[in-house]
Amino acid sequence: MGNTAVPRGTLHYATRREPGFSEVLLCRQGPVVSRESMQERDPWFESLAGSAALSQSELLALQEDGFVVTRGPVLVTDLPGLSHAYDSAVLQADRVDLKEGSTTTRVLDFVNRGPEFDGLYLHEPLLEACCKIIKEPFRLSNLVARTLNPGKVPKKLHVDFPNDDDGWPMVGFIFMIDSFRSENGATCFLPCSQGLATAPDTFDGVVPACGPAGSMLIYNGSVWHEHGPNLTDTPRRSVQGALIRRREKPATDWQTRMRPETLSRLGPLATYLLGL
Ligand SMILES: O=C(O)CCC(=O)C(=O)O
Repeated sequence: MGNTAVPRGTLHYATRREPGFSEVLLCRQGPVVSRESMQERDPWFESLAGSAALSQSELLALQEDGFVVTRGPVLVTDLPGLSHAYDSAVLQADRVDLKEGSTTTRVLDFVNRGPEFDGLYLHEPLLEACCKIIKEPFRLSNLVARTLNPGKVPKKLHVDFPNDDDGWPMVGFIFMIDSFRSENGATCFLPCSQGLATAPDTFDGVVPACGPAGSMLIYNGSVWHEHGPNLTDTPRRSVQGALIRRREKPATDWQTRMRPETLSRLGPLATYLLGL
């Protein structure tokens, strides 16, 4: 390529490095550029950003409405096993990992509760969504079981993370162990409400995100949402997670939580997302 293709003043020579090498030495014609102004390259992010696992319409729904329900990573034939694994993991969990809320019961750290859950946070459409929404390298912040108890009604809409000057800080996902339906409290979203600074004080205009068991709901963490009313007499079970900017501290300290048996089966992408 001749110099004419390079904007004047930006011609530079970088020392050749392996992808992801943290320090890039820049020599350039024109004004000096500080190291701080350089974005570190992240080969995982670059490769995930090239994915096209979400359809155009799914991507549009996520970017405009703020949420989308898509296929999950688990084969239909494996769903009964996953459902069983969920119940036994919840039953066996240490009490300190159990959080009993007014409407839902949560169990922390589903990274370390069995191989059945390993694929949930590695799902390609989810990671593509993170690239497109967070727009910079990201990490897994938490992975929890969340059961909406029967007969419970929601209180008010909330956001998980407000947006800031850098954009959208979080992508959330909800893997449906049970089908999500209006009557069992499917998560409700106020479409296009990401960035809305004040809390809507009613549920007017919300849309339930419904799907068969095994679906994955992906959403922008800055969109207003809440579970719906569970009008049935059965719990509505899910595994939920959040991915945040890589430069931020995860809610769960994966280093200290990591069990040897989990670590032994994790691949490089999981290790990267957990920051191990
Ligand atoms: O379980 C649900 O449907 C709601 C989840 C939720 O509000 C959240 O994860 O922030």
